[in-house]
Amino acid sequence: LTPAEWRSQSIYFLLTDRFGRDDNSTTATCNTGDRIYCGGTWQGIINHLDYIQGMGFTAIWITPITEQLTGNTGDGSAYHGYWQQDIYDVNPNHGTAADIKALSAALHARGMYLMVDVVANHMGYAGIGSSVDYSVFNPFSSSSYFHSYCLISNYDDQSNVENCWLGDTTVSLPDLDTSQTSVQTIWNNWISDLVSNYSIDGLRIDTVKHVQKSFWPGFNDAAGVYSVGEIFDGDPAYTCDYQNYLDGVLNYPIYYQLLYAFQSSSGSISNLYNMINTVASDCADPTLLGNFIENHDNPRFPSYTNDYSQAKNVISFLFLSDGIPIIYSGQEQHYSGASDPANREALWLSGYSTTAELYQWIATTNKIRKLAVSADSSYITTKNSPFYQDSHTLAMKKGSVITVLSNNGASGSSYTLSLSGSGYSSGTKLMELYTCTSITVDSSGNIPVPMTSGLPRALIPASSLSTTGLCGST
Ligand code: ABC
Ligand code: CA
Repeated sequence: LTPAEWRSQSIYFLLTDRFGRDDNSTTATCNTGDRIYCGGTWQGIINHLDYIQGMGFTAIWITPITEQLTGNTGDGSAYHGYWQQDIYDVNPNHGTAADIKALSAALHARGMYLMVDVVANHMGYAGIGSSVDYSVFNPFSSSSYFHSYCLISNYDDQSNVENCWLGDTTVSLPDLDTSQTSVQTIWNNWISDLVSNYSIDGLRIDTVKHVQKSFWPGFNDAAGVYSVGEIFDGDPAYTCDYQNYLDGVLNYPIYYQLLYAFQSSSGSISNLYNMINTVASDCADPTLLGNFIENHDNPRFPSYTNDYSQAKNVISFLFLSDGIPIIYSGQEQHYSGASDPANREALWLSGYSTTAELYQWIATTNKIRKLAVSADSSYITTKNSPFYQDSHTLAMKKGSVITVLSNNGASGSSYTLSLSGSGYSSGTKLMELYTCTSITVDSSGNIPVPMTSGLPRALIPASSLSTTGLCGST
């Protein structure tokens, strides 16, 4: 799938080990603190695709599929998939190569897509970096393929970030010398083959900032599908530059400001407002960024606030701003695990509840986004523009859709917001899509938006509703 085709998708990110099991158990023990395999498989994902599609997702992103170091270590086992040893084989804990192909086929049969996480920066080894037995790696079976051992010690020094090693002295992440043509050739051939063997539609690329920028265009081209890179950094100048080398990047700059704005009713709305504009100007194409508020590396949103309205606001932002929305498995169940490994709870322990409040909120928000896409062919490429803020409220307009967000939380009062600056003229009839309330722009050109309980609002011209099933239209 091309970058242009990915823009309108929405992604459900899951750790294969933590989503679904062959036996469909909803009770199998999974103590995150143990950091060991809990029994999730590729077949287990196939078994629960209805659950994912029921929220309106059109794609899944799964953790790396390659064969990993085996056994348990002081840092746990390789259940997450980022400690590979053989890039030509698959992780037998998750099933077989045939199972991955079956997953891909099952998705495609539903009109859904498969995104796979890949790692080109490093391999994984149980032991200190000074005593690695390189013969265990396939390929890269000698030290000559790697940078010499040093742990990353200074994140302000880019050559240290690129040439030294991630990991610790218990599990090493031997750092490939990606400046070598032989290493580049292996990776480019590998990714091209991987994408075609498993009919992969897109990639999430790990540890992008740990490899020199010039490596990525060749890798992205060889993949031939949309690739979104992980640059774990909240600085838009630093992170956006990578979009000149890869189709997309994960939107860490927005992640932090979105979290800070909505984690409490005193969060800064203006910093988020400003960051929307900064990212739109610093990044080559904000509509190709990957938007998220949770992932497996950061504390879940409910670990900062257990308020459901605040959780709904961040979800609505992810779907109705520029970029591709990504929801991390468990977010829809309001899981609240904090730092790795606590944020990797098994989804099956929720019983795959489809009545959960945020499951329903995501389903509705996905419908709103699909309506916007179908009502206006330029919606997805039109840049989102924030146009109103007060200390608790942010309003933004993307195409014809206005989104109004509040950090007041569920105890927020009921009031009518007189929203100025929308660009809609007096008399225009709008529909609020979460509550199906008709609203007419008043004689001063302001929109009287009914706010209650700190909940988000999404407005679209009523005339756009005719072809959709939302709000009682046919
Ligand atoms: C394991 C254990 C942990 C234990 C750790 C030492 O070892 O599970 O409990 O604490 C995989 C596994 C992890 C595992 C690691 C290491 O490997 O999933 O469980 O931790 O063995 C990606 C993946 C991630 C994966 C790897 C490795 C990379 O998403 O799941 O981890 O393949 C860095 C990397 C980033 C990486 C992340 C975990 O570490 O850059 O690619 N993620 C700063 C740095 C970032 C750094 C981040 C976290 O800290 O700049 O580069 O990410 O360490 C903001 C700044 C940011 C700053 C943050 C903290 O503050 O703007 O730059 O990030 O304001
Ligand atoms: Ca590196």
